[in-house]
Amino acid sequence: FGMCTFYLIFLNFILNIGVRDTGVRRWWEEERYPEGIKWKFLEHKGPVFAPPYEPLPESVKFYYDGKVMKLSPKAEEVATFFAKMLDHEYTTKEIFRKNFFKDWRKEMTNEEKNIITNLSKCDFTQMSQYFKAQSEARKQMSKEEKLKIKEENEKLLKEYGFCVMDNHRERIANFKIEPPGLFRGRGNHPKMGMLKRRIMPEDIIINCSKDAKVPSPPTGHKWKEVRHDNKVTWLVSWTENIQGSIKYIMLNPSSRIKGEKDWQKYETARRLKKCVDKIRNQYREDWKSKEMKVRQRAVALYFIDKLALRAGNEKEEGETADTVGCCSLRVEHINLHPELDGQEYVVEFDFLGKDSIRYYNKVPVEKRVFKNLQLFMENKQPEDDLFDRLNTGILNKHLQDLMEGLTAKVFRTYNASITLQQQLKELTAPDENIPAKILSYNRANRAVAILCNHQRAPPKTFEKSMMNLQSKIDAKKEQLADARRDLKSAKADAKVLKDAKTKKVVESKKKAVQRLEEQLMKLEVQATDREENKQIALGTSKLNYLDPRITVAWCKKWGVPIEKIYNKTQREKFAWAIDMADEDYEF
Ligand SMILES: *[C@@H]1O[C@H](CO)[C@@H](O)[C@H](O)[C@H]1NC(C)=O
Ligand SMILES: *[C@@H]1O[C@H](CO)[C@@H](O)[C@H](O)[C@H]1NC(C)=O
Ligand SMILES: *[C@@H]1O[C@H](CO)[C@@H](O)[C@H](O)[C@H]1NC(C)=O
Ligand SMILES: CC(=O)N[C@H]1CO[C@H](CO)[C@@H](O)[C@@H]1O
Repeated sequence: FGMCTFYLIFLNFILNIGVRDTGVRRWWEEERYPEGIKWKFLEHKGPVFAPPYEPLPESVKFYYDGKVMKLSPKAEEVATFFAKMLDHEYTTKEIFRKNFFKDWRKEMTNEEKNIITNLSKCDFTQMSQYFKAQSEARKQMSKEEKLKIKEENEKLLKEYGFCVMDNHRERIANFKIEPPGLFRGRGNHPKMGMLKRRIMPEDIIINCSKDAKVPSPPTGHKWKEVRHDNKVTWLVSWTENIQGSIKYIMLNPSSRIKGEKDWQKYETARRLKKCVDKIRNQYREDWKSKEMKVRQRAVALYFIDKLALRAGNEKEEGETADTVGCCSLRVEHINLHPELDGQEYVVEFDFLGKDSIRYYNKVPVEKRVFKNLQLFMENKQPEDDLFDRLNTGILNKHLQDLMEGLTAKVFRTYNASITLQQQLKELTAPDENIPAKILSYNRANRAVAILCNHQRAPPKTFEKSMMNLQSKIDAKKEQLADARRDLKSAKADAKVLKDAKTKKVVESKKKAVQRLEEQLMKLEVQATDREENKQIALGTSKLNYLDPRITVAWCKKWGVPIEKIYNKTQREKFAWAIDMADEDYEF
């Protein structure tokens, strides 16, 4: 018996080692570093650059004003970016064309500049057709060719896709640098069409530890700089030329560095849960303040809390499309209705939020908020700031005073997470089956997405995929009708013959009907889900605002496989939560 126990322990030991070696790194069980220190050792291979430009074959012609013209390599490369987008609405937009043409001319030789003076006289059709044929050919590739490409990608991933951070091999999120092209931006971005430059080694800052092997730049090139800063988490950085923002290569969400930050975020939101009542009482008091600044701050805070608005003013003025957040709301963005649709004190919001997504909402507010808004709007023009005594800096400072680590985003995270938890409690029926439970989960998730204004345009493929699903449902219904008919006649036979063989037939026909009923129900649930999901993006809230431990606890409690809710990438990102939370977890 002793020997047996020993073997069991030994076996367990081997299995554990095995799991830990090949599986995920259980960083959440490791000791934390001192505040501010992100790593002790960091070594990586640097970025993978976009492949060099391949000139077009001689047979592909460009025409200017009806005449063939051979472009210099640089001008040709930029022309191909435009040609590749020819079918896109962008290339008809005036700002896009203007920006593109200005940047394109910078790449031309003097001779080309003298000839090409009018974009409308440029004919990119042959180029466009050539790229379409190429992409068609890629689709028609043989299995062997596809496999070869896959293997090359895997090789690249193996070499550049991982770094060594403190004795652990960690996956890098984005080790490939985006190829050059034309900037698109969202909404009516004033910079759309501008040339997004090719990033060169000379643009690149490398960060690694002093005792690591510094990655070598491509032959004939040099890095801009090599740093050894263990207070930052990035491996590689550069400045992109459109908005002048700094880009980084970072670790994958499944890494310790990203996971810890994520975990911290939800812990901060849980701290807010404990003091949110006090904060609410405070701002309600402040609505009566003698100081205008305090009143404005209190009303803005109410919006952030109640509507999950972003703080705003986060971007450089004039640099981007005209989008606003709470602090940068203008008088023209709201309408006050003392009464609307049977409700009192309604504020109608209409503005472009982050990523140019329209925020439209009619919300009844408390009388005091309403009166304050009337006061803030007195004697102002539509384009004046609603909160003229407030900016994001002041508001953020105030939030820090209320609770350490508090930002507008924490309110969003708190509200989204607590709403999910409440909705799941409300919507989950204990006796419904797994597909119905998943529908309930998605409905709870949708409630949160609506709250956070995570809308989307219905996907282009929506109608088609809905039709496909509908025809599957119709086919299933027919099968079911047939099966029911079969069952009926089998039953009739059994009544007459009364022998064991026909009884058996009845049983098997019954099972077939049941099976088809279940399959039909599953398809119908899927259709409901997809229809309800038409204009809502669940991904953003799932990935960024919902404490994954709530979901994990729900899955464990109701026996729903976690794979049904989180796909592989998401499971990797939330490995810490999947391991930590049991079914009793409360946000
Ligand atoms: C550019 O070319 C188009 C098409 O030939 C023409 O209609 C337009 O007037 C030209 N614009 C200028 C500024 O010459
Ligand atoms: C979350 O936001 C909604 C929408 O404004 C609000 O009605 C609700 O009270 C908030 N819930 C919590 C717990 O903060
Ligand atoms: C998982 O879902 C996300 C969207 O939330 C998607 O971007 C990603 O590609 C999916 N991953 C896999 C492996 O299906
Ligand atoms: C040791 C070293 O090179 N430290 C530098 C790391 O990078 C930061 C800026 O991110 C510099 O301030 C340090 O001097």
